[in-house]
Amino acid sequence: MSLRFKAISEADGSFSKEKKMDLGNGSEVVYLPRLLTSDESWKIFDYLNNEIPWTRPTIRVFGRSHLQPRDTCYVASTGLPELSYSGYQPDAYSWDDFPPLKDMLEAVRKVLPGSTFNSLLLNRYKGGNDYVGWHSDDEKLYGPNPEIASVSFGCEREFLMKKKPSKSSQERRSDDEPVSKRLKKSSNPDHHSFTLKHGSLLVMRGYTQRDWIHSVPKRAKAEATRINLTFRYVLPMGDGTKRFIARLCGGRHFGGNGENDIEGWVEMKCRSCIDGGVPAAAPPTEEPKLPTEETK
Ligand SMILES: O=C(O)CCC(=O)C(=O)O
Repeated sequence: MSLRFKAISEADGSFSKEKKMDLGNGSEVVYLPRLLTSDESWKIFDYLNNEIPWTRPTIRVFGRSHLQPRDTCYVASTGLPELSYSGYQPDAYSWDDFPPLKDMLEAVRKVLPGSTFNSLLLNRYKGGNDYVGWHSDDEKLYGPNPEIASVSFGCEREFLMKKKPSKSSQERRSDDEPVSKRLKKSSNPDHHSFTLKHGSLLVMRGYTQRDWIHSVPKRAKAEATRINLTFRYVLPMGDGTKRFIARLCGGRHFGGNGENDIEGWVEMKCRSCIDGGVPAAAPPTEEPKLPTEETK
């Protein structure tokens, strides 16, 4: 089965409803209420609900085992480091197993040009008792500032964001207040709430995972099923720091052996970046030299 999406474009005015929120310190959230039309979204909802091999794994939280309070499935490109969270390591399905997910990936990429995603975590909330607790997607395999594109289908649910407590005593005091009280403050810049609509897209980027946590809390009135897709980029080397170093120069520095392939830079640790980001130089035109002691 393949679903052809009429990806919402700037031309039809949908982008005017885009809500961009600067959370400060390099964190940003973008909300687009209509990535796909309602009909398209129901088609993909039905496909996902019926065809995805959903599982409800046992996870460990604070040293205790319990059933994850929602169904899940994981899809990723081949050769990536394995995802692991709360003591659970999902097997990755291939994109080829679910062609409509490739169409979805394409639809997301169309509205986020320049973004790259190579993995997808799917969640299914079968009613208001299913939820995801406060967390951030700050696993090392996503690197220091991952972009996460989250598409929602079916029952509308609330998505809450809360700034991570700061180490300063001033901010700790305000975080000791009960959550219910704090959420009532409409203008609290450290809390945000989005109602994630059928067919909507929410993007978290920059340092959002480092500085903020998010949740989809239980809601007694949310009786119907909701399915959520979160597209992510897993660093192929499995080491965010090394990849980040390579990204500083985009592979344009000279390594010790003169290679300028980005994977090579990660392996060889581009000396210029490690030593403080010497301005990028043009690639060598002559034959590369063999590595010296300094660059090994
Ligand atoms: O269902 C959602 O909207 C959020 C899912 C989520 O937070 C996650 O998969 O990490």
